[in-house]
Amino acid sequence: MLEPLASRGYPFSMSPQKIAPFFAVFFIMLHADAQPKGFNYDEANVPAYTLPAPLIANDGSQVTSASQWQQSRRGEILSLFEQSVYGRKPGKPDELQFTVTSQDNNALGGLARRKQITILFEGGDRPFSVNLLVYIPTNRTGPAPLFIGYNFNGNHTIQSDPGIDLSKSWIRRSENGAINHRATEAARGTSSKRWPVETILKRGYAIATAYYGDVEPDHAEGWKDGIRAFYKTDENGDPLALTDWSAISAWSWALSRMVDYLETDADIDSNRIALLGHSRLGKTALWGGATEERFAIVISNDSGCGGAALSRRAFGETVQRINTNFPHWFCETFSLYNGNEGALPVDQHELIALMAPRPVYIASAVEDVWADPNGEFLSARAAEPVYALFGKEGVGVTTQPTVNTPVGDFIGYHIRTGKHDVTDYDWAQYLDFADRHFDR
Ligand code: GTR
Repeated sequence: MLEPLASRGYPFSMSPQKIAPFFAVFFIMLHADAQPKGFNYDEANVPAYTLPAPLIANDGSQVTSASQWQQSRRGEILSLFEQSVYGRKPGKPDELQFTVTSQDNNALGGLARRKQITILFEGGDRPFSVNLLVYIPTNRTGPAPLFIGYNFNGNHTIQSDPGIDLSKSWIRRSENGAINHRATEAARGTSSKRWPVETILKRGYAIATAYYGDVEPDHAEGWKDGIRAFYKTDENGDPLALTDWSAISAWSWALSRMVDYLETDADIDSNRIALLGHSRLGKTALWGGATEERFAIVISNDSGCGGAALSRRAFGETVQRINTNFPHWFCETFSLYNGNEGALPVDQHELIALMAPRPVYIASAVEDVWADPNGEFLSARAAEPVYALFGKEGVGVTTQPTVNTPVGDFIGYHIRTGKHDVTDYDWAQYLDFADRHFDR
């Protein structure tokens, strides 16, 4: 039996002043956890590498025009990412049902119309649904442009608005008001710092979000309760085994189904949809934006390894580490490149290039070294030749800009102070970027 903690000399009898150093150590440990040991955080130790050239076709010929890119090279790179990183996806289901389950025209003190929509997919073994939450600004003329992004812990966490349905799905983290992986009332609004809904609405944008765990719970066995257990063929009707796709491709596939809905909603300007995601959901946003051209702007917030950061740098999180810790995120083939990033037929600058000529924004944070901020910048920069084919300027600078100094035209980039998070500063840049590209 375990001894009581106090009898082992645990400092319960200490004064708060004496306890403070123990908390300090605890916080340092937490912080250290964000930068696991045994990985490279030193620019001097980045291995020598050569990036695959986005403008050299598989047959070795040079791609010199936007039409060549659109007609053949883009598809080649997309297939290479499907085969080696994210896997394939099903097509658009024939049976897709949208049900507006609630509507409040006077939400958030009259600032917005709030709608909740159930997107029901049929055509698999059983019905399957995802719940979309949308706020539309009241003060607008005509359909509103929109930001859309997945949330980490349920729609009810983005605002304390009691009208938002509590998620019934499995919640990954049993914290912030979730108990035993289920949402409770205490969870309402716990992620609101990352979702400045009122600011977004006051700038004239609608905002839509869904809980990514509705699509596939984020753990190695999550596919059993997600759409990967549901669809068995890809968009061409070819068999799609579990390991032929991935949680990231499942999550990004469902983003397209949300666009299918948004195209039917007269309150939304579906030609002006900006997709964003943070961290693993930033990886999802990039793959979602690459595979779905109806997203007019794509934004990656601190997406790191398997997102915006160049894999070949092996700086911070590596391909081996991500495949080991999160075996369900990528397709099976990606693990062939564990410790062997140089053999990858693609690198992540080509993922960014797949957005061209649409505007894309890559954001990093100084303390987020695990995600390799410089690798994210270099990746954004290495996508520039593809934008140049369209006569569009990318980041426009050759070295990582100073902190809190956004750069770029069609490829936006900033590195801000602070840690791995989505902050008001990040949102301020995304809103300005969208205003500029949506001619507002
Ligand atoms: C980390 C993972 C990162 C990033 C992050 C997140 O544990 O190593 O790639 O995705 O999780 O999504 O919060």
